[in-house]
Amino acid sequence: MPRAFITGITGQDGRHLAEFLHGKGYDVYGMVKGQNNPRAQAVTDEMPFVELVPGDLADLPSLVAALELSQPDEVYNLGAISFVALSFNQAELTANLTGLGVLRMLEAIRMIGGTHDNPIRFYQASSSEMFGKVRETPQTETTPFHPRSPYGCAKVFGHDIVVNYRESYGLYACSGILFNHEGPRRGIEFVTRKVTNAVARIKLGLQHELVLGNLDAKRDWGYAGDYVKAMWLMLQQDEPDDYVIATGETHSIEELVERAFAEVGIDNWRDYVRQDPKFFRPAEVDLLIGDPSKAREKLGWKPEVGFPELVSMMVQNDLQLEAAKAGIEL
Ligand code: F7E
Repeated sequence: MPRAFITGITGQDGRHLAEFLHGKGYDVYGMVKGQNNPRAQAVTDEMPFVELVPGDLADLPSLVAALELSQPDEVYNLGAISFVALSFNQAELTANLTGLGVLRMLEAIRMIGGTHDNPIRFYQASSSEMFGKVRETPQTETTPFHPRSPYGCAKVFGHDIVVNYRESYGLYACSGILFNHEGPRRGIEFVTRKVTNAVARIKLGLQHELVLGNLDAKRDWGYAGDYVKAMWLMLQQDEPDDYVIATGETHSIEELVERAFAEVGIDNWRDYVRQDPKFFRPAEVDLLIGDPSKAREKLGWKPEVGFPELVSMMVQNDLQLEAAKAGIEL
């Protein structure tokens, strides 16, 4: 059985990827940090097949120990401070985990690499946030980076160090430059889930307004379940490389809000939405739209779930969840 080691196992992508790899017959190991981490229990409850391994991206010896214990064929580095807004308040922590954490993981792989018959293959979760104030549209693997947040800066470091270790030490290391990807497992702090959850609660009479920041920003939103397949495909190629993973479509936050309200039959959405400066960012990424041609041609990957289906899936899921919590029959 092939063995996969995932950092960020408690997050949206970690859970989708663990499920996907389990379905492919992998033994799945997931790294969890901290003491009595409540999110670790949630992973065990949801996916008892995942073997949890202690470790922290801020602690190199713990990464070496985690790899020695799990002896993986493939390492997926999804762990990070991933919320852009938080990175402005905790910039140093973000640089340490989201940026330097990649370097530590690569070093850990080099340290124990010699004990393996087959070299470990490494996947790094790079991000469209690296394009920031975009230099060209649509963005491709060769578009220059101009990050607009401490998160984006840390991801640029992670991306560049992967390229450097690949070129310096011949590691099999790939970066997936993933554009926004969402779904029912998305954390409530991100705009898609914040909107779909609020819309569900408003429809059920449990909430009366939705307070947001910038409604003009545009994002290329895909479905997380589609995107984890691309991560795996990258590690199955003869040569390691970097790939943009995106839908090639962009929509504004306003369009997202309008569509989510329409899903529950509310047309006068403006009556429920208020803007508050506290949700605006010190520097914004105004427009993202990715060109996934290389992934389509070389990996045979394409997104299956489009924007309308994604919003509908998330609103319907939140309706079920919120109704069940409140004891409301739908
Ligand atoms: O914001 C605007 C906000 O937090 C999207 C992460 O997975 O994708 C994600 O980063 C947009 C921004 O995601 C609110 O200003 C308006 O323009 O959902 P988000 P993100 O910052 O694009 C990339 C690819 C990653 O790598 C990241 O890890 O929505 N917006 N009002 C708001 N955003 C939030 N969160 N909350 C609001 O109230």
